[in-house]
Amino acid sequence: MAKIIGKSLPNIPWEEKPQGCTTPVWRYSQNPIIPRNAIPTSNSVFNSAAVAYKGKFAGVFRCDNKAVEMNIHAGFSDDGINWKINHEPIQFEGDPEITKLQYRYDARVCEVEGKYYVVWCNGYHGPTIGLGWTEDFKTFHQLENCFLPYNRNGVLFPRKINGEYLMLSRPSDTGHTAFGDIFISRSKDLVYWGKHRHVFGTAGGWQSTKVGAGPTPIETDEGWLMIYHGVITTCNGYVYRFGAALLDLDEPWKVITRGDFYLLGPETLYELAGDVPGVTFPCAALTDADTGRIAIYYGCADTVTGLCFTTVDEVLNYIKAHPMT
Ligand code: BMA
Repeated sequence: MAKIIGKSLPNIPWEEKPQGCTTPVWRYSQNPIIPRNAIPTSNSVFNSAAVAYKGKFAGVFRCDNKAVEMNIHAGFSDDGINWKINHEPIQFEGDPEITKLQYRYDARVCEVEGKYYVVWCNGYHGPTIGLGWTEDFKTFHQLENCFLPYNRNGVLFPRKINGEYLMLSRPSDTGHTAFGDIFISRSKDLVYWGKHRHVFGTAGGWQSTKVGAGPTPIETDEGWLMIYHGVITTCNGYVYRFGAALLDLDEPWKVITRGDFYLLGPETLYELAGDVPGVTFPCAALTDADTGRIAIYYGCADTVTGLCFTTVDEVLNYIKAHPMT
């Protein structure tokens, strides 16, 4: 039995594994939880992040508007399932050179030492990694971009390791990047990032075109459980699935185990049909240390937001049973 090192959160969304289910991850029976028109101006609400906040839940949501411009909005929920998303996007305070909006998308949210950090793909002469923080999900402060363009899928670790913040990222290009490996970078101050190390790259099948980090890594007594997306190029374009790897606790660029089989991929109508068919894109996971439960939020077909469930043992047993060799 593996243990999640983290908070007890008995109120995270949860449904038991359905009878007869043979997969390590199962979908919420009422999916999708957030429709494309969740706010009056939205074309789509997907690739979004939720965290536990003051006994309830808060989040940062990717809402593409009806001009199909990408931006991120704060939202709140009592149960992690029914969300009230602010109609206006987040306005960041900070240096106007940095806060000037080009586009913002695919946010992750991570609590480190009482502050909630938001990491997103930020338009600054091309896509790069934007970083900000909030204490109340009302006032948001923006810091310097973490890396030079072009980069996507920045994901912060939930605690410092040996006195340094750690961030996963995926160097990319200006377009729908046809390559991509996951790297890790370190910083003492969240401004200067260095000591860049390669974590892992593409592999066979579902993860053969590119890979990118997903939710905030989950600390366990066996290592960091990292859920990530993988992409294959088919004759109809990209298909996005997600899988898992276990990283060393002190040196997380070292991979202990990586799954050869995906955990979840596009199968349901809302994953297969939408603005970009065939995309399941995880950006957040809520965990309960007492039970090992994990609730994963994922974008479906770049249109709506879904929820699915697993446990730390389900995932670790699965990647150990089907490891990449
Ligand atoms: C990636 C990002 C994601 C999106 C995915 C599939 O490059 O833009 O936001 O979900 O493509 O379209």
